[in-house]
Amino acid sequence: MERNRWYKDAFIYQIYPRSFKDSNDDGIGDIKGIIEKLDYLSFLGIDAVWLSPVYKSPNDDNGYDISDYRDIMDDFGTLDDWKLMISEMHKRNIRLIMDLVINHTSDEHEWFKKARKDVNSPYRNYYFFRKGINGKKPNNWTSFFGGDAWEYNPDTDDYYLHLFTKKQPDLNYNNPKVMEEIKSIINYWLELGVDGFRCDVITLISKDKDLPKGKWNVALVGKEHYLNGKHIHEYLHELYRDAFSKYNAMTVGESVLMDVETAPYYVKEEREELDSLFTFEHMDVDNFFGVKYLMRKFKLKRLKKVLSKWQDKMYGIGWNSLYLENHDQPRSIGRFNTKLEYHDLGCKMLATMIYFLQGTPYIYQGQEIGMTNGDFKTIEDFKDTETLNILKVSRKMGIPKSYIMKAIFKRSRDNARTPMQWDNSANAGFSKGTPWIKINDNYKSINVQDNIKNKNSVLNYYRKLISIRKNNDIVINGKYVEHYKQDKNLYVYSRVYNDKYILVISNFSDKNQKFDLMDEFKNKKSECLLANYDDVVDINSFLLRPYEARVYYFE
Ligand code: TEU
Ligand code: CA
Repeated sequence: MERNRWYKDAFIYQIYPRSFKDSNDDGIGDIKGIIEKLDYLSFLGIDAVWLSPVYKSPNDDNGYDISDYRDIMDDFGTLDDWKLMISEMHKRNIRLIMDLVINHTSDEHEWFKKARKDVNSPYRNYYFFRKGINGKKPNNWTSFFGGDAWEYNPDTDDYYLHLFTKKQPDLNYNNPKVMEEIKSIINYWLELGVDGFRCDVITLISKDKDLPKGKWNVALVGKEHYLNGKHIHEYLHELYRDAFSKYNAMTVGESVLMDVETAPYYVKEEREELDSLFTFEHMDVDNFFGVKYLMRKFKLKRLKKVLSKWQDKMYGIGWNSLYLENHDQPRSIGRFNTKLEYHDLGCKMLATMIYFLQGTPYIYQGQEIGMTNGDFKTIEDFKDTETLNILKVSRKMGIPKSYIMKAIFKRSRDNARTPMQWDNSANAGFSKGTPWIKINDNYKSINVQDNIKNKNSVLNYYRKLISIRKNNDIVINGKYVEHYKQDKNLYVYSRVYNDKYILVISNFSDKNQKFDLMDEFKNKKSECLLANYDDVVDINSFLLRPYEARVYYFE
């Protein structure tokens, strides 16, 4: 079947259901809450939703620990609610992308419960159980959330592998039965009408069956034995052949530590594996060694270099994803040199800068109104398992609490998980009950209702941007060219397709910056498509004001 590559011209909106909209006032967002807000998503103009996990789960990692892949989490509703949700989405021409978390299950999944009790269980080999060595753990691998990657299992006097929390045991794909189970789960959801999957940590699923000792590393000791592992491409091709492609399902693979040389092996269309990737290199420009808690000063030149590299090297080869936020990252406003004093300008500039690149754009809930990092006061305000674990582990390592807390306030995943700010009523209109996590105090000034009313709001800017991008051949297919490469404050790029151009100019500083139009554009007919200041007149030479962004069309 010829693939319909609809995702190349789609804006995708990520919903983190726990914090989106609570319909029954228990303080937790849910599926009926999502249904209530579908008209809002149509108003925004998006084409698809990526829904973070809603499967049955004990919520050690907010749904990224699944105990039943074929049913819905009690907090969120029922399978019937879900069926109503997808049909209401489809009625509005909104596609649904589900989160597919198949690197690990919950320790409360039936498979694991049976496996951990009995060495002869047929499920034993679904996971990695190993004996300790001389009273020590089976190897030196470390977890993504800090600490080592093994948990002792008293029932069978051995250990099991978990790259994330100890309630997320890793599945063993060296056992072909695991693959069969997973394919059947995927097909189950495809039968129910799902349009695609965001594949959680998919590049980690092929692990060396011998689990050899890892080389020393600042983080993720052992990664050379599972990152882009030996059989990963066979596995993905098999999933493509026996599941995704049969339903024309779109896929986006989360790929931690991905580099531009390896990415094509996953996303070249003729390889029939994944359609696109979420990469992290641009998210790591303000840290050291890809470890987000090792904070590093932001420099625009580093960001430009990374974005340009991915634009150039993937052109005609594979498809990028464009994002600045998700449920694992702090909010973008206040990051990348933007300042809260210039809130609206900064939000609009960041959106302009990222969404005219080539790839599928993603908006994370709340980003479209410029929601900010959580205003957490003490450690008790934090709920995220990663945050709490990092605190514990780094305390053990003797790192001063003041340093860790500073890093946590800035970088904790909870920053993006505060409830969606719908209006200025109590609890931001998210819930009438007590929200599961603290709501930001600024909801009285930053909320959807006010953004709808104000024609200059961040939200209305996003709507305009989305409508400009839609069906625009230059944005979809155009070649990327970077200008002003050495400039420390300006990011300037153009896109060209069939002799038509789009030029995007962004000022990443709170100072005026001089801009002179490049000669090649000077005698062309021009039109300003989008700008975050009103009075945009001159194009040949002008001063860009703080956080100013402009998009021009030339022919
Ligand atoms: O995240 C994968 C991942 O590598 C994270 O550790 C990420 O780097 C980190 O959160 C940044 O702080 C995915 C999900 O997006 C995340 O929410 C899950 O916790 C994780 O997988 C385990 O399923
Ligand atoms: Ca609820």
